[in-house]
Amino acid sequence: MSFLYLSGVDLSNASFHGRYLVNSTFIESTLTGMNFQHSDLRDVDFYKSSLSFSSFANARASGSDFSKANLFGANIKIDQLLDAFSMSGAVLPNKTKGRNENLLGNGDAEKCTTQQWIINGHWSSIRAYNYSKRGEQNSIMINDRNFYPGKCYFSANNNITEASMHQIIQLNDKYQQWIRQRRVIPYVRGYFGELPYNSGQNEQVTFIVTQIDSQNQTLHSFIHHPPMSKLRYYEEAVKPLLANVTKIRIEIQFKRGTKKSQIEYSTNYGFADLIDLSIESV
Ligand SMILES: [Ca+2]
Repeated sequence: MSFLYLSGVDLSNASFHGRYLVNSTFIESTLTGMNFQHSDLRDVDFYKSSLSFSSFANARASGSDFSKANLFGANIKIDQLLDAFSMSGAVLPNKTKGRNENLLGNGDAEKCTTQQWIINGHWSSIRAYNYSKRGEQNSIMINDRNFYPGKCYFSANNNITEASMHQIIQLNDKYQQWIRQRRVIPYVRGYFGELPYNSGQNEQVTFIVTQIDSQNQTLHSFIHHPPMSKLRYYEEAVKPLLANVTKIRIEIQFKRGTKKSQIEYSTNYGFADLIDLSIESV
Protein backbone atom coordinates (compact mmCIF):
# COMPACT_ATOMS: atom_id res chain seq x y z
CA MET A 1 0.00 0.00 0.00
CA SER A 2 1.28 3.48 -0.68
CA PHE A 3 -0.51 6.78 -1.20
CA LEU A 4 -3.94 6.95 0.46
CA TYR A 5 -6.43 9.77 0.27
CA LEU A 6 -8.86 9.49 3.14
CA SER A 7 -10.80 12.50 4.33
CA GLY A 8 -13.38 12.42 7.11
CA VAL A 9 -13.22 8.65 7.58
CA ASP A 10 -13.37 6.63 10.80
CA LEU A 11 -10.62 4.05 11.16
CA SER A 12 -10.54 3.81 14.96
CA ASN A 13 -8.32 1.06 16.36
CA ALA A 14 -7.23 -0.14 12.91
CA SER A 15 -3.63 -1.12 12.24
CA PHE A 16 -1.26 0.42 9.73
CA HIS A 17 1.71 -1.30 11.31
CA GLY A 18 4.81 -1.04 9.14
CA ARG A 19 2.99 0.50 6.18
CA TYR A 20 4.42 2.86 3.60
CA LEU A 21 2.02 5.81 3.66
CA VAL A 22 4.25 8.60 2.34
CA ASN A 23 2.21 11.60 1.09
CA SER A 24 -1.10 10.14 2.26
CA THR A 25 -3.94 12.35 3.42
CA PHE A 26 -6.06 11.75 6.52
CA ILE A 27 -7.73 15.15 6.86
CA GLU A 28 -10.41 15.42 9.56
CA SER A 29 -10.45 11.67 10.08
CA THR A 30 -11.07 9.71 13.24
CA LEU A 31 -7.95 7.64 13.83
CA THR A 32 -8.11 7.10 17.58
CA GLY A 33 -6.18 4.17 19.00
CA MET A 34 -4.58 3.49 15.60
CA ASN A 35 -1.41 1.49 15.26
CA PHE A 36 1.11 3.42 13.14
CA GLN A 37 4.12 1.62 14.62
CA HIS A 38 7.07 1.30 12.22
CA SER A 39 5.08 3.10 9.49
CA ASP A 40 6.60 5.52 7.03
CA LEU A 41 4.46 8.63 7.50
CA ARG A 42 6.64 11.18 5.78
CA ASP A 43 4.66 14.14 4.40
CA VAL A 44 1.36 12.71 5.59
CA ASP A 45 -1.45 15.22 6.14
CA PHE A 46 -3.18 14.64 9.49
CA TYR A 47 -4.87 18.08 9.55
CA LYS A 48 -7.67 18.19 12.14
CA SER A 49 -7.65 14.43 12.57
CA SER A 50 -8.28 12.72 15.88
CA LEU A 51 -5.20 10.65 16.76
CA SER A 52 -5.68 10.29 20.48
CA PHE A 53 -4.19 7.13 21.98
CA SER A 54 -2.65 6.14 18.64
CA SER A 55 0.85 4.71 18.64
CA PHE A 56 3.61 6.18 16.47
CA ALA A 57 6.43 4.14 18.00
CA ASN A 58 9.31 3.87 15.51
CA ALA A 59 7.28 5.65 12.81
CA ARG A 60 8.90 8.21 10.53
CA ALA A 61 6.86 11.41 10.48
CA SER A 62 9.20 13.98 8.96
CA GLY A 63 7.34 16.61 6.95
CA SER A 64 3.94 15.52 8.28
CA ASP A 65 1.22 18.00 9.08
CA PHE A 66 -0.34 17.55 12.53
CA SER A 67 -2.02 20.98 12.53
CA LYS A 68 -5.08 21.02 14.77
CA ALA A 69 -4.88 17.26 15.23
CA ASN A 70 -5.73 15.72 18.57
CA LEU A 71 -2.76 13.74 19.86
CA PHE A 72 -3.91 13.50 23.45
CA GLY A 73 -2.56 10.33 25.00
CA ALA A 74 -0.87 9.31 21.75
CA ASN A 75 2.45 7.51 21.86
CA ILE A 76 4.58 9.95 19.88
CA LYS A 77 7.93 11.37 20.91
CA ILE A 78 8.79 15.05 20.96
CA ASP A 79 11.60 14.32 18.46
CA GLN A 80 9.04 12.95 16.02
CA LEU A 81 6.87 16.05 16.46
CA LEU A 82 9.83 18.38 16.00
CA ASP A 83 10.64 16.52 12.80
CA ALA A 84 7.08 17.03 11.51
CA PHE A 85 6.27 20.00 9.31
CA SER A 86 3.59 21.45 11.56
CA MET A 87 1.99 20.82 14.93
CA SER A 88 0.22 24.17 14.97
CA GLY A 89 -2.78 24.18 17.28
CA ALA A 90 -2.53 20.43 17.85
CA VAL A 91 -3.47 18.98 21.23
CA LEU A 92 -0.20 17.30 22.22
CA PRO A 93 -0.02 14.02 24.20
CA ASN A 94 0.36 15.95 27.49
CA LYS A 95 -2.62 18.17 26.58
CA THR A 96 -0.53 21.27 25.86
CA LYS A 97 -1.14 23.10 22.60
CA GLY A 98 1.35 22.70 19.78
CA ARG A 99 2.93 25.58 17.94
CA ASN A 100 5.37 25.86 15.12
CA GLU A 101 9.06 26.67 15.18
CA ASN A 102 10.45 30.16 15.50
CA LEU A 103 11.65 31.19 12.05
CA LEU A 104 13.82 34.02 13.37
CA GLY A 105 17.45 33.52 14.27
CA ASN A 106 18.78 34.99 17.51
CA GLY A 107 15.36 36.42 18.39
CA ASP A 108 16.13 35.75 22.05
CA ALA A 109 19.37 37.80 21.88
CA GLU A 110 21.18 34.86 23.45
CA LYS A 111 24.12 35.19 21.12
CA CYS A 112 24.57 38.44 23.08
CA THR A 113 25.28 40.20 19.80
CA THR A 114 22.97 41.41 17.02
CA GLN A 115 24.09 38.48 14.85
CA GLN A 116 21.45 37.45 12.26
CA TRP A 117 19.75 40.86 12.42
CA ILE A 118 20.38 43.54 9.81
CA ILE A 119 20.78 46.90 11.49
CA ASN A 120 19.24 49.75 9.52
CA GLY A 121 21.56 52.72 9.66
CA HIS A 122 24.67 52.74 11.80
CA TRP A 123 25.76 49.25 12.79
CA SER A 124 26.26 50.15 16.43
CA SER A 125 22.89 51.83 16.96
CA ILE A 126 21.38 48.61 18.36
CA ARG A 127 23.14 46.23 20.72
CA ALA A 128 22.51 43.15 22.76
CA TYR A 129 22.90 44.08 26.41
CA ASN A 130 23.50 41.85 29.36
CA TYR A 131 20.72 41.61 31.93
CA SER A 132 23.13 40.73 34.69
CA LYS A 133 24.38 44.28 34.81
CA ARG A 134 20.89 45.25 35.87
CA GLY A 135 20.08 42.23 37.99
CA GLU A 136 19.24 38.66 37.14
CA GLN A 137 16.35 37.94 34.77
CA ASN A 138 16.28 34.19 35.07
CA SER A 139 12.56 33.58 34.97
CA ILE A 140 9.60 35.87 34.75
CA MET A 141 6.06 34.82 35.48
CA ILE A 142 3.57 36.54 33.23
CA ASN A 143 -0.05 35.46 32.88
CA ASP A 144 0.69 32.22 34.72
CA ARG A 145 3.45 31.29 32.30
CA ASN A 146 7.17 31.22 32.88
CA PHE A 147 9.44 33.05 30.50
CA TYR A 148 13.20 32.78 30.44
CA PRO A 149 14.68 35.96 29.03
CA GLY A 150 18.17 34.53 29.58
CA LYS A 151 21.36 36.57 29.57
CA CYS A 152 20.78 39.28 26.99
CA TYR A 153 18.20 41.58 25.40
CA PHE A 154 18.15 44.12 22.56
CA SER A 155 18.02 47.86 22.92
CA ALA A 156 19.23 50.95 21.10
CA ASN A 157 22.12 52.99 22.33
CA ASN A 158 22.93 55.92 20.13
CA ASN A 159 22.18 59.58 20.15
CA ILE A 160 19.48 59.25 17.55
CA THR A 161 15.75 59.28 18.21
CA GLU A 162 15.08 55.87 16.74
CA ALA A 163 16.88 52.80 15.48
CA SER A 164 15.68 49.62 13.81
CA MET A 165 16.78 46.14 12.81
CA HIS A 166 15.20 43.50 10.61
CA GLN A 167 15.28 39.92 9.37
CA ILE A 168 13.90 38.55 6.14
CA ILE A 169 12.49 35.04 6.25
CA GLN A 170 12.51 33.16 2.97
CA LEU A 171 9.64 30.68 3.05
CA ASN A 172 10.60 27.29 1.71
CA ASP A 173 8.55 25.38 -0.91
CA LYS A 174 6.72 23.41 1.74
CA TYR A 175 5.59 26.59 3.52
CA GLN A 176 4.59 28.19 0.21
CA GLN A 177 2.52 25.15 -0.72
CA TRP A 178 0.89 25.17 2.72
CA ILE A 179 0.03 28.89 2.42
CA ARG A 180 -1.74 28.25 -0.90
CA GLN A 181 -3.60 25.28 0.53
CA ARG A 182 -4.66 26.48 3.98
CA ARG A 183 -5.46 29.65 5.80
CA VAL A 184 -2.29 30.37 7.74
CA ILE A 185 -1.20 33.32 9.76
CA PRO A 186 2.15 34.65 10.94
CA TYR A 187 2.22 34.96 14.68
CA VAL A 188 4.57 37.37 16.41
CA ARG A 189 5.51 37.03 20.03
CA GLY A 190 8.02 38.99 22.00
CA TYR A 191 8.99 40.47 25.28
CA PHE A 192 8.77 44.18 24.54
CA GLY A 193 8.59 47.17 26.78
CA GLU A 194 10.27 49.77 28.80
CA LEU A 195 13.46 48.69 30.44
CA PRO A 196 12.63 47.15 33.81
CA TYR A 197 14.70 49.68 35.71
CA ASN A 198 13.09 52.70 34.07
CA SER A 199 9.61 53.87 34.71
CA GLY A 200 7.50 56.10 32.59
CA GLN A 201 10.23 57.25 30.23
CA ASN A 202 7.97 56.71 27.23
CA GLU A 203 10.48 54.65 25.33
CA GLN A 204 8.79 52.57 22.70
CA VAL A 205 9.24 49.46 20.59
CA THR A 206 7.17 48.83 17.51
CA PHE A 207 7.46 46.19 14.86
CA ILE A 208 6.52 46.01 11.21
CA VAL A 209 5.57 42.78 9.47
CA THR A 210 5.73 42.89 5.68
CA GLN A 211 4.64 40.20 3.22
CA ILE A 212 6.72 40.14 0.03
CA ASP A 213 6.23 38.21 -3.23
CA SER A 214 8.80 36.56 -5.51
CA GLN A 215 9.23 39.82 -7.47
CA ASN A 216 10.18 41.61 -4.23
CA GLN A 217 6.92 43.56 -4.28
CA THR A 218 5.32 44.42 -0.94
CA LEU A 219 1.93 42.72 -0.67
CA HIS A 220 1.03 43.89 2.80
CA SER A 221 2.75 45.77 5.57
CA PHE A 222 1.54 46.66 9.02
CA ILE A 223 3.01 48.44 12.04
CA HIS A 224 2.24 46.86 15.38
CA HIS A 225 2.42 48.83 18.62
CA PRO A 226 2.85 46.51 21.57
CA PRO A 227 1.59 48.18 24.73
CA MET A 228 4.58 49.43 26.70
CA SER A 229 4.87 48.45 30.30
CA LYS A 230 7.69 47.32 32.54
CA LEU A 231 7.17 43.62 31.96
CA ARG A 232 5.01 42.59 29.12
CA TYR A 233 5.02 39.56 26.93
CA TYR A 234 3.13 40.41 23.81
CA GLU A 235 1.66 38.10 21.25
CA GLU A 236 -0.44 38.92 18.26
CA ALA A 237 -1.67 37.19 15.16
CA VAL A 238 -0.77 39.18 12.07
CA LYS A 239 -2.84 39.39 8.88
CA PRO A 240 -3.26 35.97 7.20
CA LEU A 241 -0.60 35.25 4.62
CA LEU A 242 -1.52 35.94 1.01
CA ALA A 243 -1.26 33.03 -1.42
CA ASN A 244 1.67 34.51 -3.35
CA VAL A 245 3.86 35.48 -0.40
CA THR A 246 7.40 34.12 -0.56
CA LYS A 247 9.16 36.20 2.09
CA ILE A 248 8.29 37.84 5.37
CA ARG A 249 10.24 40.81 6.67
CA ILE A 250 10.07 41.67 10.33
CA GLU A 251 11.47 44.96 11.54
CA ILE A 252 11.87 45.96 15.17
CA GLN A 253 12.05 49.69 15.88
CA PHE A 254 13.31 51.23 19.09
CA LYS A 255 12.26 54.77 19.91
CA ARG A 256 13.81 56.94 22.52
CA GLY A 257 11.81 58.38 25.38
CA THR A 258 10.39 61.86 25.08
CA LYS A 259 12.51 64.93 25.45
CA LYS A 260 13.18 65.55 29.12
CA SER A 261 13.79 69.27 28.71
CA GLN A 262 14.49 71.78 25.95
CA ILE A 263 18.09 70.71 25.67
CA GLU A 264 18.19 67.24 27.16
CA TYR A 265 16.83 64.09 25.56
CA SER A 266 16.05 60.95 27.44
CA THR A 267 18.69 58.36 26.67
CA ASN A 268 16.32 55.47 27.30
CA TYR A 269 15.08 53.23 24.55
CA GLY A 270 12.64 50.37 24.77
CA PHE A 271 13.90 46.82 24.93
CA ALA A 272 12.99 43.63 23.11
CA ASP A 273 13.73 39.99 23.82
CA LEU A 274 12.34 36.53 22.98
CA ILE A 275 11.20 37.74 19.56
CA ASP A 276 9.48 34.90 17.79
CA LEU A 277 7.74 34.59 14.45
CA SER A 278 6.00 31.34 13.60
CA ILE A 279 3.47 30.45 10.95
CA GLU A 280 0.35 28.87 12.34
CA SER A 281 -2.74 27.22 10.98
CA VAL A 282 -5.89 29.25 11.62
CA1 LIG B 1 17.32 36.86 25.93
